[in-house]
Amino acid sequence: MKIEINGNSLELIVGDITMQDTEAIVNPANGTLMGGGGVDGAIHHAAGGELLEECKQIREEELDGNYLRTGKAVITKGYNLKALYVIHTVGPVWEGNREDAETKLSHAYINSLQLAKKNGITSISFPSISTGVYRYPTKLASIVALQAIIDFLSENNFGSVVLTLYSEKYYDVYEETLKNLTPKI
Ligand code: AR6
Repeated sequence: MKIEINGNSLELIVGDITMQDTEAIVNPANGTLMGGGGVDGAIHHAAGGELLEECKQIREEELDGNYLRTGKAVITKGYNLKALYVIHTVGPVWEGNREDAETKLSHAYINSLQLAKKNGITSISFPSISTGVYRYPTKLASIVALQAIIDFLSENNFGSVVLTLYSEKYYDVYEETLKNLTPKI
């Protein structure tokens, strides 16, 4: 499914985020930026060891040795990936505090998009942040994710946003939410 918002495009696809050839892909990382399981592990594996080296440098220099806070985003090169850049963000762990999780998840999308725009990037692929290891219910996450992207695209001249869902099951949830959020399109 693909729609136009304020001259930008928003597309939902089924696919593997590590294979996307948008200028940037988004990594749902953890605050250490040292890699992990799920998409994070797959992105580091596909990008190669230089990605971890750049992440270590960011931790030391940009973050003064601290963890990347939930909802924040940083950018690295993509190395062996098709994408030129990786934007690393940290989604919230689902612990039942819905309001707090919504705010943090929304920030993860918006901060990633703002960082992309600041770097002159015009196409970006997101996975479904927080809905794997971090256990955020997919339906609730899809509402927050799509509303954040729609709000950003409504206010910005950006380009193309792709949500790369790993299976038909996730795709169907996101498609239903997108139809509900954009009844006039
Ligand atoms: N392409 C697209 N989507 C995928 C792929 C893929 N190759 N692989 C899995 N998914 P997760 P999180 C889906 O767990 O919940 C890591 O250890 C998957 O089905 O990767 O934000 C980090 O280091 C799910 O719907 O991210 C953190 O510690 C979604 O992508 C933690 O996991 C996100 O799953 C982050 O957890």
